[in-house]
Amino acid sequence: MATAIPSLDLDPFDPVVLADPFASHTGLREAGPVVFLPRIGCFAMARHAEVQAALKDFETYVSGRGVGLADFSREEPWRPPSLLLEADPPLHDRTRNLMNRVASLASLRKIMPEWQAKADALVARLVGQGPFDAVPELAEAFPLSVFPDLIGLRKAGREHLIPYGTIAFNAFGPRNALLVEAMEAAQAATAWVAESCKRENLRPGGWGMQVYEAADRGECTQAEAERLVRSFLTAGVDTTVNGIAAALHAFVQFPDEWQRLRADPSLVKRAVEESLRWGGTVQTFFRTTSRAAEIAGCHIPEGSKVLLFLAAANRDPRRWEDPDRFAITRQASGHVGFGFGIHQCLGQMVARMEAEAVLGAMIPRVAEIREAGPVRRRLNNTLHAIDALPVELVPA
Ligand code: 4IA
Repeated sequence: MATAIPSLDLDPFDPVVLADPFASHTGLREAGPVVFLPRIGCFAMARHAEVQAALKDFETYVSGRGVGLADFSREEPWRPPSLLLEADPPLHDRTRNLMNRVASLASLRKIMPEWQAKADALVARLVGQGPFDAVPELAEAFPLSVFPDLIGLRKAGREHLIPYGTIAFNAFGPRNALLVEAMEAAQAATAWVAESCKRENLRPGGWGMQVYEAADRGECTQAEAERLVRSFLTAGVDTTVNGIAAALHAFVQFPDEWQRLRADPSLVKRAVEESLRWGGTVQTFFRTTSRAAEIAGCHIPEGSKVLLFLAAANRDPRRWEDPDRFAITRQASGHVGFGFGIHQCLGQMVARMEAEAVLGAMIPRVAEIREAGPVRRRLNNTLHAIDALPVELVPA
């Protein structure tokens, strides 16, 4: 006997929902382990156990038909599909193994002191200068000061990186006003990114060039290398910018947690992990069923789009105690903020290291992170993005 799948009258891409996505998560989780969303014609899961199980079962819940609303077997994607994110094994495993070797922990460890010095200098300038907007001046400024150099991008035109991310993350949703606006605003960004992925525009020694060197060894074609470099540019900027902004926003809302971290700086890694759980920067991703699926007694037909609410899973009370509370001492590992399974974030160590560098710079210098005005959201079909975060860093 199959369990009936309840329908929920919710459009997850409605601007009202996007402005405060967590408000709709309780209803999604409590409706059942699987729900149907007739407004977008998709199934959805928002509980930790089912989201994790679906991510683990990459043969049933495939990525090759796109991880957005559009089914690539029926609709033309807005750009050639990612060879990682929008690919299934065996292609995915070949490209992923190659990229894992480039994005190695060893190469990151080597540059961490340099990143820490940059974060220290940036934070030292911001402390005690009165109110400022932490989004451009810290959350954007720091990743932009380290990540493009890590890849080996040319200097001119880097301002296109964030607008390009805005298109890409909106493109996982429906062709609504958000996507149309982002596309119109970012034709130049798309062209700049395409050019920047070419071998002749990459600096020797960077991760971008290392992908081409893997191609020289026969691990992929030159054309594949170009598209793999694009993955770094798409996935590596908006995510870390908004992840750092979310961490700062968490400490603004939970000032006791900032004091706890200052009292014991060895909690910094835990704090980063908890902000990944709590923050919900990547809210959702789709999979497509390659065959009839059964999960928690529910039947999902073949060829269905299934929306996985990562951010809702990360606050599922079945999995986390007092889930809406940002608590840096909790054991947050097991969150699905970086996904789970074979597609789990390739750049997760970059993201963690960037966040650690920023918090590490702030711990000895900042006595208090004071709210200096209202937070403004930037609506996006996938990201829980912050547009403005006015704060004042009170010197220690
Ligand atoms: C790619 C999930 C998100 C961070 C992401 C976006 C784009 C790509 C990968 C991951 O272009 O490969």
